[in-house]
Amino acid sequence: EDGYDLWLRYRPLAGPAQADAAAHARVIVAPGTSPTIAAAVAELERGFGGMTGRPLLRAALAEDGAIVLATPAQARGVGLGSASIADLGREGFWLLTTTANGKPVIAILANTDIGLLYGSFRLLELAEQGVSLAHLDVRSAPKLQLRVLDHWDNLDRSVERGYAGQSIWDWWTLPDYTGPRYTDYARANASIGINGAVLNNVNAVKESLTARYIAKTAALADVFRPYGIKVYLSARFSAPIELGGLKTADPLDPAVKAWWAAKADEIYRAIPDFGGFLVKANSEGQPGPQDYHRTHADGANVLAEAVRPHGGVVMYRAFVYSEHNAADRARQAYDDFKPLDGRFADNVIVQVKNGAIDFQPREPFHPLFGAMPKTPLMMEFQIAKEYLGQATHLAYLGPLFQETLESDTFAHGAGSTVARVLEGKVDRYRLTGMAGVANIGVDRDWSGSTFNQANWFAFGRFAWDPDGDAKTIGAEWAQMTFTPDPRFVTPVVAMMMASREAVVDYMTPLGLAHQMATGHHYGPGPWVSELARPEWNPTYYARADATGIGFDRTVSGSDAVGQYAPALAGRLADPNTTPERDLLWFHHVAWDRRMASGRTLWDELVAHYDRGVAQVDAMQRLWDALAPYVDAERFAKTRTFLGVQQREAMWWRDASIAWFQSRNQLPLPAGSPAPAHPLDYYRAIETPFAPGH
Ligand code: BDP
Repeated sequence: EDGYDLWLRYRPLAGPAQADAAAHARVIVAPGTSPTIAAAVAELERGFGGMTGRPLLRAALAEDGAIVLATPAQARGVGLGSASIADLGREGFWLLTTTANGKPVIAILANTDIGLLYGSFRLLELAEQGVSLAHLDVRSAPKLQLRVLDHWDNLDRSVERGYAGQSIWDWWTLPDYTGPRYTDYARANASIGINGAVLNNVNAVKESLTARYIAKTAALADVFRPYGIKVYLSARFSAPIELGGLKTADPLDPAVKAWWAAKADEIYRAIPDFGGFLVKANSEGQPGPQDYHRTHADGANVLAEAVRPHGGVVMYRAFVYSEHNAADRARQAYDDFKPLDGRFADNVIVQVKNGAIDFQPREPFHPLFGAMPKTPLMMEFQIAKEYLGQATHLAYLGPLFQETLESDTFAHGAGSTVARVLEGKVDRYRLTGMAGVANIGVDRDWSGSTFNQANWFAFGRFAWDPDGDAKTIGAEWAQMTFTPDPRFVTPVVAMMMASREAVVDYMTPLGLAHQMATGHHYGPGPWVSELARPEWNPTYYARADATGIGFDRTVSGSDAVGQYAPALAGRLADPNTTPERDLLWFHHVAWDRRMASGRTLWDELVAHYDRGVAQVDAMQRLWDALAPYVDAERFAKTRTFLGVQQREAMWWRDASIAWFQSRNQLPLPAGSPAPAHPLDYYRAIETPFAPGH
């Protein structure tokens, strides 16, 4: 196996599970005839055929061992009683082991064909996980509306921060050729409830909006439509100048408004269910409304007006930073967007990264969550692991997602978690959503490594239910991707659950951030201090000197702490009440500060680096012991990558310790080995041609 089948492998089940599935999945009854129903039926045939070794039959009426797919209007006609499922909305489903016409069946009920497709996938997943189908009663509906993958894919097929090979969009042969991989992509996404895909990089080029490329996008939209996936495009703000020949892209200029409206009309003629635009503006050199002294709301609204007649939305990114806020880059999104609360059009949703810097191994939740009561906010996670070892290091992001989502903003008192903010329960939001920067490329295993597939899977699950549980999700994924055998699943899930913390420990413990080398962000570069803008330098973030380390974000520093709700800000203002895991994010503290463990800060920091390395050693040993449960090819690749990770965790630990020791001149705690080489050795390491940037 090479990983291409992801978690939809449908290999023959073990004895009793196979008998159970065979008894409950003999026949499919599906009165619907849409392409979506055809996709659901095809998937059930493929899945149960593979798992039971027996082809499924089709029937018009419920019979013994039937899987019945029905909307409420169809239920009676196939022998099911009436069911109340209004609460499941447009995309929810109900799986139920029941009787129809007096025969035992599994009913999949939903209000729409997409709900039936989602229910079919969930049924297959349960069977793959070895769950008995004899007593199913699963009601599920997504808590967020927009569940979107952001592809940072360029038209030349390179992928910004992509570590799984080239873009899966072969723009050159589109729109004529739409190979099977596009369908498999749609299947995988539908299986986890993803309902949108932004096809091109946020650092957008004008060509994506030309007629030639709109036709290519339309061809992909046609493939994805049966699977409930809408396509979106990143829009380049200056396109009215570059494509339209206008003198300005000022969002308040009537000619600019007219240009965007006409462009939207053109797109919707080709793609009637086009989702809308994603916008990165006035960030990292991208054009935007501030070029014309207009606000981000002005910028978002001109695009929103253009897509509104067609039912489209604008996802406007809050990832903005520029020289004028160099005192603390973490402040800028809040400073720019908070004053605009309530000024965005009703089909705009502001897309906010999980933390205020940039997808670090750990960041406290972004202070905008809970701070925009009149503006819907959606989450942006990065599945691609740009700063967490990319394709080679094993880091399961479930705990990162969960940690952010269950953080309490205290916006309306305790319990105002980020998840509830996103769900529109803290403030009423008319739009809700979550985006994940995709980790998908043309590699046979899609994501650069088998375990990176778990992050795509977990993203989908958390987008469906932001109150989900990382451990449960990890177990589901492991059961389907490898085997439901608990002798495999229990240890591997324990390994996954500890893996992201290991990366935090060997890269950026105790609230450190952005210590990665320039450009590719792969290896360590804590000494880098010469880049043009202060906030590009790792030394700007760690601020290590002879006496201490950390970024003072209290009133004596940048006061970014003041951007949080008072109940939380009060705690974060004091190093004694700040969680140690975030200490150096919020505070500059002395090397000899006493930590909860009784150790000094310096000794504690070193202990974390050591712990990270030890954890990777443990992961290697654990994986080796699991060889009997895993096919040779996927076992070997994971084993090799764990070897790389072990070597590089040591590199991170040694380089970081060598650098900080050159600042504080302190001895290492007893039992902690000196770095293998002097600091200059680590500083001299070059990694040209690292992927993804
Ligand atoms: C950073 C990436 C950069 C992206 C940027 C963004 O390093 O390549 O363009 O985020 O989100 O993580 O726009």
